Amino acid sequence: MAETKQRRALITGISGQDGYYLTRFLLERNYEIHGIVSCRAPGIGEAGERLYYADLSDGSNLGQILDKANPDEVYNLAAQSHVRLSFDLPQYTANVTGIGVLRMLDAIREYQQRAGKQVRFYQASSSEMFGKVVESPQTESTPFYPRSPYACAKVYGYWQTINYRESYDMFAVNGILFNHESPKRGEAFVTRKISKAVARIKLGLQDKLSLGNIDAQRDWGFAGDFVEAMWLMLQRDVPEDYVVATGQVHSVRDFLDASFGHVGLDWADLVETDQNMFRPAEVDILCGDASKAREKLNWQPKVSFEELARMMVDHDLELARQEAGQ
Ligand code: F7E
Repeated sequence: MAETKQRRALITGISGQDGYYLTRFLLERNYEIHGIVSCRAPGIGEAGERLYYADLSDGSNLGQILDKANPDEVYNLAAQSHVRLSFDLPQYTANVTGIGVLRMLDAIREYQQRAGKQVRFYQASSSEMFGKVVESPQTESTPFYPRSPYACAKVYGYWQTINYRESYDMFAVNGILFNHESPKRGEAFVTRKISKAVARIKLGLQDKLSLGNIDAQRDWGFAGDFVEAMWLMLQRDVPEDYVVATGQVHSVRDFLDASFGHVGLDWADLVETDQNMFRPAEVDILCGDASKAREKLNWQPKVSFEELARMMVDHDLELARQEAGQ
């Protein structure tokens, strides 16, 4: 029987939440994993992935990394991804989250010529591009109305991905992913901020939780489900863009109910709102229609909103117990 060649994937932003889940998903499919990290020394990661030091704000070594990694697939997950912070660091965000995509696409185009092979490129596009939504639910054909420097940068990266696909015949796709969370979510994002606080309040390590706009509504899914859709997009014959979402909308209040409720606490007296945490322009509500992903990729989410909240709180309870020395 002919042996199938082991495929190689290069993941930017591999140290983030999606990098964690995607690495494990691809390892199960026998990929060799190479990852780009921006804040620690290169070497071997905990799952055996090979790591390189680079930053999408500086394209100088991307070509060398591509030569070493020799990838069949590149997943561009790196970004300054915090929406609130992008108002404080708009130029940095435009550089990394926007022009960083262009740097990667250019490096891949040149690498393809050097190596004489085609690379499949995934761009982590975002539901934030829909911003002040012009229709609901949002599909692949819904016009964008970005409401933050982050979202503007993502729109730029989205169009460059399409531009390189159409100009240079590259296999480059956008996954337009709605919010996706997990126990690996960064602590500055609202779901993880809440699950961590629930656990610490429950164990007496914290008294209160300060939040911004708790009326905001999002379509929240589980990151472990969403990385599968990224991979499926790159396995198709034709490169196309896809919305990835659950189609279910919940408010921050709903997440408070589910997560505080899970440990038997009422959040009403424990949560306060802080005007400093409101954004200069807010995205009030997002709801995705993932019909195309369902039909063409045969993809669907598995973890429900309530399961997600419980999973995150249970994980943070374990961390809080360690912190409390229990
Ligand atoms: O905010 C509100 C906040 O920061 C969700 C990123 O991964 O998903 C994420 O962007 C909502 C917003 O996520 C707090 O105003 C209230 O309306 O968890 P978040 P995000 O801004 O939706 C998209 C798809 C991305 O692409 C982004 O990279 O919650 N909110 N109080 C708060 N948000 C935060 N962070 N902290 C609060 O205290």
